[in-house]
Amino acid sequence: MIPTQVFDIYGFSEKEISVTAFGTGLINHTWLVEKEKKKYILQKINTHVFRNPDAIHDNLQLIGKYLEQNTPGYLFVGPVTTLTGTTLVKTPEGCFRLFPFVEGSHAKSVLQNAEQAYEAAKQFGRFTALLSGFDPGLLKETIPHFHDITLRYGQFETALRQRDAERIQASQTLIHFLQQQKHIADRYEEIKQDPSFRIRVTHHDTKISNVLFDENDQALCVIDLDTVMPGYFISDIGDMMRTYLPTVSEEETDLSKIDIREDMYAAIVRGYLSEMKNELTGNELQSFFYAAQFLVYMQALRFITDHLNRDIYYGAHYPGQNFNRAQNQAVLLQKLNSREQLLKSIQ
Ligand code: GN1
Ligand code: MG
Repeated sequence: MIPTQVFDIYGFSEKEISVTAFGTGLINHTWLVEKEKKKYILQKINTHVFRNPDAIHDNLQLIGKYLEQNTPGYLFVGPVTTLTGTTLVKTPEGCFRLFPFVEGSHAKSVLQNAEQAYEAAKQFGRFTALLSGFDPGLLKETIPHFHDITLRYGQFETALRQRDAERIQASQTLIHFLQQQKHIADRYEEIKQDPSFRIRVTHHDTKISNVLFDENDQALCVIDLDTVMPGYFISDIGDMMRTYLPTVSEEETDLSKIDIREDMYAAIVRGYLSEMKNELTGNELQSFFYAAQFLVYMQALRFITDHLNRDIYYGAHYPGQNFNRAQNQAVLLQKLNSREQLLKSIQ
């Protein structure tokens, strides 16, 4: 699965390393590589999703250099350079890259308490704040229109017109609910026209497993920087809300278990604002709740669209998995909507 040339180009001989599968991402393949006492993370980039891996390389070079010059103490976990001076190894089997494993750090697959949510939100805020002097226009969109909810709604409508009639029929109630929530996508169009919503360097994948913690549960930095590109802060806040607020994960099929943890909401707001308070405009400061609706709704659209498209993007480990994920996100959206007043009062 991993061609020998990948190890050769980093100067590793296959005899001196051990390789094991690592992590739970839906898109890229990840392995832990151990060479003597040193550890690395190896990843194969999914080039159906990241069609231009060079854009990732270019972005990370620019950001890495900027942070090194302006915030030398910041732990920026960029890819390891090969013996030939690149960070991407292109082979017929796919495109690979290697990261150093930060000694003494760990990532969490499940968020355990509000303190960790605070720490994570602070790190995502810090990342954007440290890059506030960097021109986001210099970055490439590694996935064009990644969080453009208008495009996602359009893809949902296309799937409804063109795809699997049986799956559409069986998903009627959910489809109808999602159509009724279209005002969330319409609000995004207003935001795009509103100069008080600023384009910044944002991460776009702020799940808890993309934060490194030390042994005292203090967060060290953010990782998984492939989707770092120009964007709105609602993407980062929204994906934290989407993944930290619920009592269960997006894979949970017992919908009665889905509930919202208000203490996590407060922790995300506090953590993020501890770094970003002076950066956000008045209108942005009013939009934390919208950020949650925006991301949860977009993820529901993406999952149901993939289900209707017969799972071509996310894949499915069992039939109907993307339908279940979409339903899970729709219930989460209903729960959010029902707590609107309460959550908006937390700031
Ligand atoms: C994908 O691969 P992973 O798990 O880091 C997706 C995110 C979704 C997430 C849902 C490039 O992230 O946008 O929120 O699945 N990443 C891409 O679990 O599509
Ligand atoms: Mg990711």
